Amino acid sequence: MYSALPPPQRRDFISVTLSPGEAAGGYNNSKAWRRRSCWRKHPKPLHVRRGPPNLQIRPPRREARLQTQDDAGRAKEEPHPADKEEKTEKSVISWRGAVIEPDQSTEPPSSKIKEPEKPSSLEGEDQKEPVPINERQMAVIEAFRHAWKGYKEFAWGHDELKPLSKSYSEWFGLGLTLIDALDTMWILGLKEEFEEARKWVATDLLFDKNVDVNLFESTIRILGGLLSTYHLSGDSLFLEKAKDIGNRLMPAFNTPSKIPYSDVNIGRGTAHPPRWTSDSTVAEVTSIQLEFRELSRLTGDEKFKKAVDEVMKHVHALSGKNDGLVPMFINTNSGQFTHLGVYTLGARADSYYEYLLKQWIQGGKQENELLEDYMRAIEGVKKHLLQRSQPKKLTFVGEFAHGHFSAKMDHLVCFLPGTLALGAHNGLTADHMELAKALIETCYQMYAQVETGLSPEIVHFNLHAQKGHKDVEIKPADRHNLLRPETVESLFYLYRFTGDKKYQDWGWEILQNFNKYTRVPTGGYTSINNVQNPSNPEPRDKMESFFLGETLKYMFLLFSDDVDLINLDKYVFNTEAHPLPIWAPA
Ligand code: DMJ
Repeated sequence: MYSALPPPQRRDFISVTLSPGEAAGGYNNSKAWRRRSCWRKHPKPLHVRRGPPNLQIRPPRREARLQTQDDAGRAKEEPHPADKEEKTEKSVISWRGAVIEPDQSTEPPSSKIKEPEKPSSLEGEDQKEPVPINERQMAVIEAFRHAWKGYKEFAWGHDELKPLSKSYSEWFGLGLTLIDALDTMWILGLKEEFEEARKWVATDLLFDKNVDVNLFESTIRILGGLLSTYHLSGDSLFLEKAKDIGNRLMPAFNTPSKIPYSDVNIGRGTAHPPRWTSDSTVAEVTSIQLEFRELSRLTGDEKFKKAVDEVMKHVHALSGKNDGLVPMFINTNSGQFTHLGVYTLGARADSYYEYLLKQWIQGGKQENELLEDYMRAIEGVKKHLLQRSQPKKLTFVGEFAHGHFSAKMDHLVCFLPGTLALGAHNGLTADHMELAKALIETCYQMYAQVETGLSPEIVHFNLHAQKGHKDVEIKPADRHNLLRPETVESLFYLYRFTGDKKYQDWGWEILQNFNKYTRVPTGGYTSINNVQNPSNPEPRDKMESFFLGETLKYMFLLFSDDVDLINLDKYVFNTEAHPLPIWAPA
């Protein structure tokens, strides 16, 4: 079912849509940074590229030549602090009416691993003139720096900043925020910060520790972050660290069913499920594949890929799905789904759907069962989970439990518009894009209809019009905001693929509201307990690592008009916003 690894040597692609790839130099020889100083000497006017994509990985020009297009007027509305600082056709796949464009790679994947792969940043030397960054991107850089200031001062080398108490919290004790933020710093062009963090990775990031880590969280944040940083920078340090953590996570797969345990002791090499159950979460065991597959490709060691592919094969064949929708739990002994009858695109199932599509893209659109499962699942969403709210008739994704529909939607579900748009961009049916547009409007309204302009963790939609009621209702237990990225993530995809500026404007509003209600003056941003109380949003005293790993990165990319700044025909983002190369770009 799943094709083996593609040949490690990079191919020259010729296709109707691609021009030859180009990439930045590696971190080691500091080419990318040197280029930036060239850019300073030879400034060119901003031009917006929406033409053929080119492989290019390099930080954008950070020096403040601000965009003067229509952004400038809008930016004046709010003061911002930035100033401070040959195509080979293959058969068309169709699935229930969905027509998938012919695969455009020139070589089929090889079944053999030949030699380790090199980082994608070193694949081409030609450089286009970089697109200068604009005023809104500068505001993101300022926000990142403010967050980093707090982390550096009070939580350096620890997992998360507690910005109010000026301290930190540990989850795995592995510098989670620092690792999650590495590729964001690269993309934002924050050289000094990156170099300082790199030093910490070189000298202080040690995985030989008697500590239990969650397989999924450490894979998406640590393994994913190290792999993408390796690709962007070309610095082998990050690959060495990735190999180390990858190997240490492997005991998780030693289960009777080969469905991995949730927790691994990376020092002792032992793994176990949570104390109260032998179940694992479906999203967790099916959202580690992009990272382990890439680790195999880079190292030439197939064991990582084999382990995660086996999980996907198993889940593909498993009964208990409802029109492609999966339950939330799977047992590590029996390998069967448990707690049947509850279907959600939110917590515990979300990234299963995301990784079906993304693995298919990563593997060069060869692995048809992944695509079939994805397409079937989206049909399942349409059939069981889609409804429209009142009064604004917003399309939303609810939940289905034991035959009953619930109008509840997690903010987590807001990854879906972006994923649907990515699928449509990759040749899937155009109505996925239509659905994506409808859903991102809903996700935006989850912010816009709330007093602080920030979304709560969970909303309930009104199915019946009631005088004085908005579409969105919030229960007291759900009114926190953890600085999550999903809506901004989807805004980024929708903007990349449509060019509709309203998506940038919505993201800009969200950034301003994060600054207004979650920014801590002494450094850092904090989760809040009450998005409905602008006079006291009740700061929680915690900055999640994904705020730097995902939220601010997607903001920066959303505000960019440079399609080559992480080209989506060359890279696929893991679920923690770490870009990994597509093996056989279409
Ligand atoms: C991140 O760790 C990942 O995006 C994950 O897929 C979902 N939860 C957080 C962000 O909300």
